[in-house]
Amino acid sequence: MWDRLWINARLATMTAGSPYGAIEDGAIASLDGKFAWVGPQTGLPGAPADLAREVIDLAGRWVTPGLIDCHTHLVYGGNRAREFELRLEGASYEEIARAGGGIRNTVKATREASEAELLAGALPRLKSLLAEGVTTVEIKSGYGLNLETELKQLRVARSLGADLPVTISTTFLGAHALPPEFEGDSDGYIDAVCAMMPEVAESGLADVVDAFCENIGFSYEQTKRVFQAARDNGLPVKLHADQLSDLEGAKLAADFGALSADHLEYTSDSGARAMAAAGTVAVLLPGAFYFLRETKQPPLEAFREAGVPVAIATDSNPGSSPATSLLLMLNMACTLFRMTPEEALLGVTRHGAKALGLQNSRGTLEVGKAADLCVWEIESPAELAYRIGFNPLVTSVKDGRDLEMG
Ligand code: DI6
Ligand code: FE
Repeated sequence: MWDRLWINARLATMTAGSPYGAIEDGAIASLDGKFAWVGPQTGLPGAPADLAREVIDLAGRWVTPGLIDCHTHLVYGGNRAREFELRLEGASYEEIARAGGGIRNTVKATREASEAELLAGALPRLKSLLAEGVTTVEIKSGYGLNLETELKQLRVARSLGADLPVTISTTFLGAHALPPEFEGDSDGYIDAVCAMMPEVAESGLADVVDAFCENIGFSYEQTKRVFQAARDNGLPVKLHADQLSDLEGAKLAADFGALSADHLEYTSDSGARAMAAAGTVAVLLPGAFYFLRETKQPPLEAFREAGVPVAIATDSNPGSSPATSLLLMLNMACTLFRMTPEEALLGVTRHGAKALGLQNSRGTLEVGKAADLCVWEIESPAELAYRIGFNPLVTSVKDGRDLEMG
């Protein structure tokens, strides 16, 4: 006997095969928070009422996997609306960063904030994502830049997952920017980040380690040292790579078998091939591309040719992508990067899961995976990417249970 059975569903399973892995006239069942049966309704082994304790008739509505936002900086203090104004008066993102603003502004506000204040700030942002069907969110630290504050951010990220029905994957981004106390000594700060690694690993608060490899961030060699320390402490890696310049971040990520390399506007074709060989996911962030008015396109065609799985995420952060709508990112991935709606949806389901190392447990509608799903009032899955600022979510289900946010 299953717990729940959804019938008269159109399933976008997002498995390989037909577009969207679609099954028209489908049914899907859950037991103990996992999918127990997925297929055409005619294949059900009996009458629905005999098969499950609860039967839900979806009257032909579409079902997708629960959405996955695999790159966010959701926990931070303050905001950077003032810098938005400065940029509109002509200052560039890089100029503001070099003048000591940018990430450092958020670091100051994050250090000053209590854990309760950080939590209260992040909750509405997370709820905004969940209201559009997101069931898994990655959250990075990186606005503390000292052990105490980095762990504070990671604790808040973890506790969000206890407060709301959502899977949180946490990432230690100590190598995000140079803190003021290390001005002029970026190698010294990288030493400090490497020295934090054993305690970060020991705390169990970080699932993955990330770094900002960029001319306004850290060099190839410095990033490599961070990755080596992560490896020595048994933590997988991912990388902010090639966003504003090509420092061969994609190749470095691939060399370390990274789960993902993210941004990638300046990645070369050889970088794309290295990622394919390593199984590293390309995470594209159209919100940051849009908000910073970038013009250099990520090499989508090279990713397609090399067979690199491409994910899409909000990059939700106060400086370069103050976005809390993953559906809007689907639209932007299509309009700005020329992805297809199917590729975009794969980017927030199957490929988003892989970017977090969760490909065996989430990201598709398949037996054995966690019962995370969304029910949508749409005529076709392409509508999820087509609309702008409209939310057709009817219900989302997390580990078999209907989402209730209170
Ligand atoms: N790239 C980004 O898009 C964010 N961090 C990064 O390394 C931006 C962070 C910020 O401006 O606060
Ligand atoms: Fe980011």
